[in-house]
Amino acid sequence: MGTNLTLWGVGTPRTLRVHWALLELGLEYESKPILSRSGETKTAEYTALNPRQKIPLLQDGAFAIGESAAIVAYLARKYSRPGHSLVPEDAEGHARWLEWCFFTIAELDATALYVIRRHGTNLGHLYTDAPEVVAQCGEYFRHQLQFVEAALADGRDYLVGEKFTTADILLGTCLTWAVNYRVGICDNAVPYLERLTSRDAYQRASISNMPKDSAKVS
Ligand SMILES: N[C@@H](CCC(=O)N[C@@H](CS)C(=O)NCC(=O)O)C(=O)O
Repeated sequence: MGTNLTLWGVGTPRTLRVHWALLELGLEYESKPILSRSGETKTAEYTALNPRQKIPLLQDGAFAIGESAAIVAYLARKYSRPGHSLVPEDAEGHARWLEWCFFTIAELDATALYVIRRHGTNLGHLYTDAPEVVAQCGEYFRHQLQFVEAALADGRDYLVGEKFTTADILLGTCLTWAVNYRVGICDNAVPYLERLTSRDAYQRASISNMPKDSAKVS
């Protein structure tokens, strides 16, 4: 398929989501491997593209979009095709997919993991360390995972409709993020996560998402 896709950003769970979705959909794209907290999100060129000065950002021709969950939803909507769809079409499946996407971003990513990232992982010089807040966020995260534990208890392979969707990309990246931070994940998420991370597109995305110069990672 002739596309003109450029993805800005590597090195974070949020950027991984977009590399993963692009590779699941078999899309070719140019990677601009800029990093967070490197100054690269603050250049005049990048700020003109994304005034929020955040990664990831996707350019699709003249169209540009930020927010990892919105980007993968856009890719799913525009580039899914029979046999390679990342979003449910039917009304109830679509609503359930939205429920998982909002839950994962609001309750797991923004409320818990990103707070732990900012206040509990050696970024005290930027955001101040806050061990009590970090402990609370870990507890909150594990409590929220009860929803995941209950859903996966019926033995489903993926979150919605037995088909892999971008909701799995969002949850999968939060689960690996939590494992890396030793926050702990629920029992049923363990085989689910293995299923996700053994996908060919995930493996290739993990490589594409690696910082090109590890000395620059902060
Ligand atoms: N909700 C946004 C969060 C994006 C975000 O906070 N990105 C961080 C890295 S994970 C960033 O670009 N920070 C800017 C910087 O540190 O330079 C998303 O999911 O895309």
